[in-house]
Amino acid sequence: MPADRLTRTAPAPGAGIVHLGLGAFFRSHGAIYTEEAIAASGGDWGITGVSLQSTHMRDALTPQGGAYIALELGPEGEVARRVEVVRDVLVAREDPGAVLALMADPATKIVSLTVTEKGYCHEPATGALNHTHPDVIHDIAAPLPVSAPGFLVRALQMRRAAGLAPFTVLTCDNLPSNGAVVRGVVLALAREIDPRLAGWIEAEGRFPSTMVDRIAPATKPEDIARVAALTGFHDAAPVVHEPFRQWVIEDSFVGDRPDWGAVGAQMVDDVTPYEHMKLRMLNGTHSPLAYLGYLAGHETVADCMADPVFARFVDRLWDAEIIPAVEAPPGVSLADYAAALHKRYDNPAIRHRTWQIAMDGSQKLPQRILGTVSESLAAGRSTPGLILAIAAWMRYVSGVDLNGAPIDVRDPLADRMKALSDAADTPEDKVAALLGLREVFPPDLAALLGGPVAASYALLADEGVHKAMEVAAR
Ligand code: CS2
Repeated sequence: MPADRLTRTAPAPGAGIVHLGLGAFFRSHGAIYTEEAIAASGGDWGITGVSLQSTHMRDALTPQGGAYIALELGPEGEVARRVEVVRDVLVAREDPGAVLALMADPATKIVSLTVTEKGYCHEPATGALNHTHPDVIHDIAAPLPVSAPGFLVRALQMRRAAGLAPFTVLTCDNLPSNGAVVRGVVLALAREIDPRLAGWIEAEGRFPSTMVDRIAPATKPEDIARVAALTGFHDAAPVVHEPFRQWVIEDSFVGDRPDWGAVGAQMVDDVTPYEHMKLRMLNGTHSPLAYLGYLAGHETVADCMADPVFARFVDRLWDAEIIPAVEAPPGVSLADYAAALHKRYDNPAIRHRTWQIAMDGSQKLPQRILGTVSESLAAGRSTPGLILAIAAWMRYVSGVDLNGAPIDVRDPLADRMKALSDAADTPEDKVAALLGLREVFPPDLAALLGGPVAASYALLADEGVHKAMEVAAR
């Protein structure tokens, strides 16, 4: 018997939030916190999701009235819940005017975003708007935008013209000082369009920083089957996630906000120490596991952790290389945080593919790995494990694995990186060519990395991943 199609059980909450980038992460994290906050303290905080490009989420969720199932996968079992906080899903590419109208509607108080690192159209090494980005060039010239910063600026322009207050811009992407980054790109773009608009946004706008955390791998076809077997419903777009969640939010909003603090989010004055800890300790080990794990033939993070060489390597990364470069947030033990991460990575029920985490490395490396490496070098500490991770990333983006098989590299710089790598012959030259990517490596850091990264790159090719990891962990 085919399962019944999932539907809503109650009317959607009143509108309050527009979310750009309605992917698995936000549906497993911010959406659930928001639904719980409405249940705890009320408020019209229903979410309209916007996909910038793809029609998939709209096509999947519209027949379900926005409802979906979130499946929590713990080591001890699974718990399914129905989430009904999403009112509607729009596709910006199809009707950008409708998205702008909604963002400019007086009912919209918050525009939140999970558009991934590359969605901010910034330069990863500096955080500044990339004025040569084709979407930025488009959005300066045309009133109907294509980029996330473009939608924010044009909708704020409409609100200003209508005499409304701005909405709060709530970024939920894994960038350091993410609020400052999105504020910076919005102001830079607004200045190109109308300096008075930029002045108004600067004075009236709010861009709280956030630290977001929950491991939520992309939904796979087998997840849909699993949800159907478990709940009796066919959900075309369920999400799967781990039990753990954390959300730290800078409490700086234009007006009202959902009562997230009542349901476990930490509302704080300064998110920076939490963001640093999470980006450097979680994402800063996820990426090394992704590149080294992929090259070693491990499909998922849990598969990596089941390999003793990998488990030792990641523990050593925390103890010897990363924790010394992280300042603990108030009341947090970094050793305990690392131990908890180790357990989360072990969770065999979460099939988080190394290939998925490996995506967009050019946008991720600076804040995850390079900050730790450059600060450590300045303090006279060596970071052989992170150097090896950089070498593994360089091998990965060459597009050919250690057995000569092609790799499906997804990255906005993929073609350029492959061309740079292909044009060089020796490990030294390949490494030097990639270190020349100014979007990724600041020049002073690049000057220090050539020798050590080239040695690790050669070791990976000559001796394989495990041997190279053992050498780096000595
Ligand atoms: C991962 C993150 O895909 C990736 O790059 O490192 O999505 C990670 O799972 C989340 O940040 C966990 O909160």
